[in-house]
Amino acid sequence: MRSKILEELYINKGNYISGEVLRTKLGVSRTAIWKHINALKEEGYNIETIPRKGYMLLEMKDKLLPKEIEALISNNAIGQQIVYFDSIDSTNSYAKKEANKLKDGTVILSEEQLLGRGRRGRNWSSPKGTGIWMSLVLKPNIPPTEGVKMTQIAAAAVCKSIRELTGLNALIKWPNDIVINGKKICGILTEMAGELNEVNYIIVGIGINVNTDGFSCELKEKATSLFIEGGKKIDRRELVVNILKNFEALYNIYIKDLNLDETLVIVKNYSAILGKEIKIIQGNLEKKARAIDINNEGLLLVQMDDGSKELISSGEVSI
Ligand code: BT5
Repeated sequence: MRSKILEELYINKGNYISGEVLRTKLGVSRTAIWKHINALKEEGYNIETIPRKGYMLLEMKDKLLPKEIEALISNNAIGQQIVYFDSIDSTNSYAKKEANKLKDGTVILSEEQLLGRGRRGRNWSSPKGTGIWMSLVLKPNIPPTEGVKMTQIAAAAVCKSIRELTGLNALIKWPNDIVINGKKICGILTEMAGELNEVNYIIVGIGINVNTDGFSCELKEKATSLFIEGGKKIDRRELVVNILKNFEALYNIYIKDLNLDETLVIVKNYSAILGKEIKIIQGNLEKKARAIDINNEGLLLVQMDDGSKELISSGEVSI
């Protein structure tokens, strides 16, 4: 009933619809309508209530509400179902917990994360209303070994979208960071579950600092936001939709015949590290190398000081 009421408010966006009209159309009591409206307000919808006039839905540019995103997503399969939270521990944790019940292509969004996660148990700072904290639930029919490529597809999609929407020089720091002017603007956390030959689900977690206007002392040196870099506030809904569309396009090409070429063009073109001297950190080991290529599997090819070459499949890279 709540979503039906919301539907009616959207049809009449900018105009009042009376409780009486809603009652007759939807066949529920006015008290029930009043209760649902209050619940919608609590979810974050900006609804004006005036006695004898009724209810009016107002513009909510600063929220990532599902209806607002659905209106822009058209026929993109990823993002047809959106689960939205005002606050949650972590969108990835939620997606993992509920994965079996969630449809392929479901997107989880939250205005804030209280326990946002990075890789290897690290924290991801996710303050309220300033960023995009989202997880994509994917159930492709691919072998589990292919799962790692999702990070490259997500990085390519985010980098392309940021460039398209802001014109900023976003670059990909293999494997899972997007940076601008050497500082991290986005991190990606891909998690999966599967059997020996089959993927049950893949969760692609994407965190982007969008309208953040400052960071803690600890992050100031290494983190930045689109607002800090471009000096303009960005409509987060537009960015979410653009990313989901770019992601789907690259993902579909890949899923068709497990060919990563299209993604690799972006990943290599906008690489922050190719051709550069880098440090690879794997556990307690740190080695210097030159990043020379990203291969068809999305792995990083490096050349050591002694001329030998090595393929890197995970770990930290610093410039
Ligand atoms: C990542 O890990 O970069 C993956 C981040 C994934 C976040 C998304 S948000 C939606 C979804 N739900 C989740 O719970 N997570 C995903 P890693 O490469 O390990 O980088 C983590 C490091 O980045 C931290 O140790 C900090 O140094 C730094 N960091 C933390 N928060 C940051 C932020 N908001 N911006 C830039 N750097 C940050």
